[in-house]
Amino acid sequence: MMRKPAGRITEVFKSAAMRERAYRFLENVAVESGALISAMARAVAGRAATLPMVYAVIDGSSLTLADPRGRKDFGQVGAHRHGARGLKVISAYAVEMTGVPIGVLWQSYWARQKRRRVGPKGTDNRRRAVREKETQHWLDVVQAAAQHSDPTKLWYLVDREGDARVMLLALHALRARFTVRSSWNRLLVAGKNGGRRYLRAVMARAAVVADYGVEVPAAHKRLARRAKMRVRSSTVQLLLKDRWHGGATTLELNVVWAREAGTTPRGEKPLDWMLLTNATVGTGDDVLGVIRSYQARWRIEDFHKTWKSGHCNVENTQLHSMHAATIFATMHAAVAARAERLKHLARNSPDQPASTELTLPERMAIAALAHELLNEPLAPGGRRQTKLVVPDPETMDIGTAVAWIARFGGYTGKSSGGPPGAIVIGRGLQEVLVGARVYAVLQALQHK
Ligand SMILES: [Mn+2]
Repeated sequence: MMRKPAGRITEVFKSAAMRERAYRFLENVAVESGALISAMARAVAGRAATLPMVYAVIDGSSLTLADPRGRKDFGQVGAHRHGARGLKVISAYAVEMTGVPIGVLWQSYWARQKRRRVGPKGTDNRRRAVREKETQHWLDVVQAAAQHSDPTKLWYLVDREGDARVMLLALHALRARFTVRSSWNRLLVAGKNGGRRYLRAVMARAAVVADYGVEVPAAHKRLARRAKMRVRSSTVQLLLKDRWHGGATTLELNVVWAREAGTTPRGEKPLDWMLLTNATVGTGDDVLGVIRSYQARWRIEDFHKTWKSGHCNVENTQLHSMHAATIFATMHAAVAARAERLKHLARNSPDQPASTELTLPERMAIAALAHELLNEPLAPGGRRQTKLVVPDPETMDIGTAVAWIARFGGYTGKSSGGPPGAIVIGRGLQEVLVGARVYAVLQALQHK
């Protein structure tokens, strides 16, 4: 799958025998997705262990999968009226503090069941036990990520979907660091006069501790601009009421509130991040560190794209069961993460030796393919790129290696607009992996 990632088994495997074996593996109920994910998590945690701290981005997504007759054991995804089917998934994605992804720390998949009404019509969702709700999957992923690594070295990043009472309490109990974007104007512990106090009102009176600028690209109903952000920070006591069991817990957290000031175009809402965190916020640098952490959360959106539709195209699978689709998607998650890691390493730390990411046969293949490309016959009147040289497999750095991989994938340089992306890197990597395999087989034959 690493050599030829694709949504369909027939694209991944060339021979009938290989396909048959792939189907048997994926459909074998003795193959547990948990064991596969655990192996991935251990490899990722091993890599993370050399770093002082890594981000653990938690985010939900869904795989929309083919189920024309509704006979597969998939569930509903997206809005009911669209009728799409597939699987829901929560991932924990490890990212270095420099913004370079490391890999998948955990995944939890489930198929949405038709809602069974327990109580009278209109039973309040907030009153249902946590275990019944999808929140339990978020908690499972948070716990599993912590179990596979040293929690004191993790900094969890969670978007607004994860702003739930049980989630905040679970993160608090872990001894890990966390940033959760607030979704609710939460109730705080009452002030001296006993009046009700809410998060937003209290933060509006907090001290301004920093300013920063952020480039906002144009998007649907959004004008491009350099937004000026004003940052306030404070410590608050949340009053978390348990509507299921009754009672309430208080939780002391720091809050960093970044809000656009004076640069919002007419008709748009100002950028607004209300971040709940247990990181220290004593200095302006601390506060900007919390904002930077949340900016790194975006990496998981790129990963989702590469995994679901881009390089790996998992959503194209025609597999018949949740079990097989889960195994297939889990394995592809590792493939997508590798392409994303190479992409960001080449941008962030191009001077790092390539040997930490690519095996010797892979580096030999890069050199051989580079040699071939540099000696291609020229078109009449064409000019050779004289600046390029065949890289040394022993000493090449990751920036050079990825630039070559992208060229093999059809990247034509900066004229195409921006550095190489995961699709072109993934395509080039396929060539390299075939070359590496040939090299390894030849080596083995020589030793015989
Ligand atoms: Mn989300």
